[in-house]
Amino acid sequence: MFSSDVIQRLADCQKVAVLTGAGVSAESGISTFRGVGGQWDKLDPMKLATPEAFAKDPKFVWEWYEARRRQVAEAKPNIGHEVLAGMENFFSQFTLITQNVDRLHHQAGSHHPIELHGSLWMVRCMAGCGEWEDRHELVDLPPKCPHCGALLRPGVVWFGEGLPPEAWEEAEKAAVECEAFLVIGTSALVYPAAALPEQALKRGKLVLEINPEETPLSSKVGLSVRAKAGEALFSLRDELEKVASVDNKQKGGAQ
Ligand code: BV8
Ligand code: ZN
Repeated sequence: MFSSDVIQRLADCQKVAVLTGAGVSAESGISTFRGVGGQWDKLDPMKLATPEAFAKDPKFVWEWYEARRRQVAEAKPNIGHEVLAGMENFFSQFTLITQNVDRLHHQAGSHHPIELHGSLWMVRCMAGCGEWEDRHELVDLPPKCPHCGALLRPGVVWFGEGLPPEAWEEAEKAAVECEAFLVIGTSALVYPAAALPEQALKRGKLVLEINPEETPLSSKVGLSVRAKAGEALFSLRDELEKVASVDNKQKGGAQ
């Protein structure tokens, strides 16, 4: 799946950044963004995940989000999330950037996933009382703020909305400063997130893609592996650990 040259180059890196998309959570049973599964298939998320859709029919949009919250509440992190969480110990500077809003990276043990598009579990008062985490099943849809009674909205970034500035800055810095950039389970269609691997590419960094399908990035990266995230990351961890043990033996031998 990965050539020994790519494995050695990656193993020699100190600073590695990763961008994940919905494909990483697909093996946890969460349908990818463009197919939330069930009754929502007929709807276009591009039209639902917008401030306009929410203004027009907050109840309907909340029904969509609450259906996704319930799907995520049942989901568990998969081997792909776990391998990525473990990579924090393999590289001295490992930055995990995600477009996903399901918080499965947190559940798998990643210490500081950068959430570019917010989280399904966050709710925000439209009148400005603030934002907080709420995992309860929302019975009254649309939910109202317990402090001021105004409408609550999902704490996600909708199309046409800016990304959280601090998250974006941290992600962009990682894409510029990394030695290797991994792009996993994303259609690479949504901007500005999709511009991050391009930042690494134009600086000549090693960029690897893992996706069972081709994406607009596939022809530009150093290596595009046609595989599911779980199997590819499992094999990548295996290969990296083999190289690390050989390196340690050689260093140990040299002492
Ligand atoms: C902004 C949160 C400006 C909500 C999301 C024209 C009209 C209108 C807008 C635009 C336009 N052109 C460009 C834009 C900008 C727009 C954009 O990029 N649109 C694209 C689609 C054309 N971007 C924005 O609007 C952004 N904001 O630009 O604002 C601005 C700036 C300053 C101030 C004010 C305004 C905001 C974008 C964020 C939108 N919110 N999510 C919610 O979740 O409800 S984006 C949404 O799509 C999800 O977060 C998702 O993560 C993201 C990207 O999708 P993917 O993660 O890639 O998922 P997808 O389903 O597409 O693909 C899954 C992939 O996995 C596939 O490739 C598949 O092959 C692969 N896969 C499947 N199984 C596996 C697998 N891979 C590995 N293993 C497997 N097992
Ligand atoms: Zn309020």
